[in-house]
Amino acid sequence: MSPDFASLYTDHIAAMRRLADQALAANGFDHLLIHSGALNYAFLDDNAYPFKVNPHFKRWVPVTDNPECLIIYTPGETPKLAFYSPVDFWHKTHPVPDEYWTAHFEITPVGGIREAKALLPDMKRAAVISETAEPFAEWGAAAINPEGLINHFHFHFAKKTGYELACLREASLIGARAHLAAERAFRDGASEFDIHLAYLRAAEHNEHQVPYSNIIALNEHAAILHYQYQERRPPAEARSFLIDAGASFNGYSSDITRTYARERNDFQHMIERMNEAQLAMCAALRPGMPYADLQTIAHRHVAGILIEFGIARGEADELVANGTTRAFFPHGIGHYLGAQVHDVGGKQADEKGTPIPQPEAHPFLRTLRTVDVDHVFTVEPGLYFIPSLLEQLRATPAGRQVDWQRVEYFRPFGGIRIEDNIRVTADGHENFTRPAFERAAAE
Ligand SMILES: [Mn+2]
Repeated sequence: MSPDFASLYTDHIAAMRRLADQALAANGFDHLLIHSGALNYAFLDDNAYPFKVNPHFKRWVPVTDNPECLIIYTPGETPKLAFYSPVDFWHKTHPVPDEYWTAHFEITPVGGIREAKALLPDMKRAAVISETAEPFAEWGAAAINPEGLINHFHFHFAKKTGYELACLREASLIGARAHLAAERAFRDGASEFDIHLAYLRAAEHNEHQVPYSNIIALNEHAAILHYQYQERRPPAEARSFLIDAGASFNGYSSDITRTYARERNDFQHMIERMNEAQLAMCAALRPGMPYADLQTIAHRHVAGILIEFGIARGEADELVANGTTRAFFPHGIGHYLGAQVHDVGGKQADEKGTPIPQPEAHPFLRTLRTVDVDHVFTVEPGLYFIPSLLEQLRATPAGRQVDWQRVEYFRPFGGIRIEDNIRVTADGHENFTRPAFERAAAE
C-alpha cells in the first residue's frame, strides 16, 4: 500500500511551521524567507552547474528542480510561495503546481526572484535562508543565514516527521531496485560504467538526481573509500563488487552500500560475517544511546572478523586499542540521513549550536548526538585492504600481530562495506533498507 502523502504532508507542514515559529521567536525575527537557490555557472562559461536546491526549501515543499522560488512565512499566516514560472522559449518552465501540498500555500507565479518584492513583509524583521545575498541584502533583510536560527532548525531536523519517514522509505525502495539491477549487471560481467548505467536506468534517475555520486567499484577499487570513476571496460577477472549508491524521493535520500563476491570463497564468507555483524550493530541501537558508542561496537566486530579469518592475532579489545582495526576500518560508522545525505545537526549538543567535542579516537565520525526516536541514520561498517594504511600498520609494533600473507590473499578483493538506513524507534529500530530489498526482489 502506498503512503497517504496528502495527510502526511498536512502534519509535516504544521510541524515545520511550529518549528519556524519557535526558531524565529528564539532568535528575535518576525518573518522567514527561504530561497530555493540560483543557477551557478562554470568559470568563464555560460553553462550552469546542475541545480542543487537549498535543503531548507525542499523540507517545506517537494520542489527540487526550480531555482528562483521564494517561501515567505510569517507565524500565524498561510505561507506564501513565489513560484518561478517565467516565459522562456529556451527552457521548459514549470507551470504553477496543483498537488496535494499546494493548498497549504498562497502561490504566486513570478518571472524572476525580483518579482517577489510585491509579496515581502517588513524586511527589517525578516531572516533569510539563501545561498545568495542578493536581492535580499538590497531589500534590507535583517539577517541572511543567521547562525542561531539555522542551528535551531538543524538541531530539530534530526527528528523526522511521518512525511519525511515515508519519503525516506520510498527513497530506499527506489535504491533497492537499482541495487538489484546493478548486482545482475555485475554477475553478467559488465564494466563499472555499464553497472552504473544499469543502476541509473533501474532507479529512473539521471546523474544529477542521485543524491551523491555513485561508487561503483570492482576488485581493488573497492579499497578506495570514495572511488569516483567508472572504467569503461570490464576487468579480465571481476572478483568483487562494492556499490555505494542512493536514490531520491521528494528530495529525501537513501544511502545504501552492498558488497558481492563472484566466487564462493573466503571473501564471500567474510561478506556474510560482515553482514551478520552489521545487523547486530543495528540491533544494538536504542534511544538514549550516544551514537559514538556504535563506533566502538563496530570496531569490536571488525576485530572479531580479523581474528576469525586469520588476519590478526590477539584479543579483540587489544586490536581496537592498538589501532589495528582503524587500519582496516578507517571511517565513521554512519551519519544522519534525511533531506541531506549527510544530514545536519549531528554534532550539536543543543538548538543553540553548542558543539559536541569530536572524540579523539573517532576523528571522522559525523554523528555525535545521543540517538532518539525518529532519528534516521546510516549504519555502514567497513573492512578494507587499503595499501597506504596497511603499510603504516606494518611499520608499527601492532603490525607484528598481522598475518601479512593472509592480507595478500584478500587485497585483490578491495574491501567490504554494508550500509543500511535506520530509524530509531521507542524499543529498537526500523530498518528501511532490508524490507526495500525484499520488496524490490518480489516485484
Ligand atoms: Mn553513507
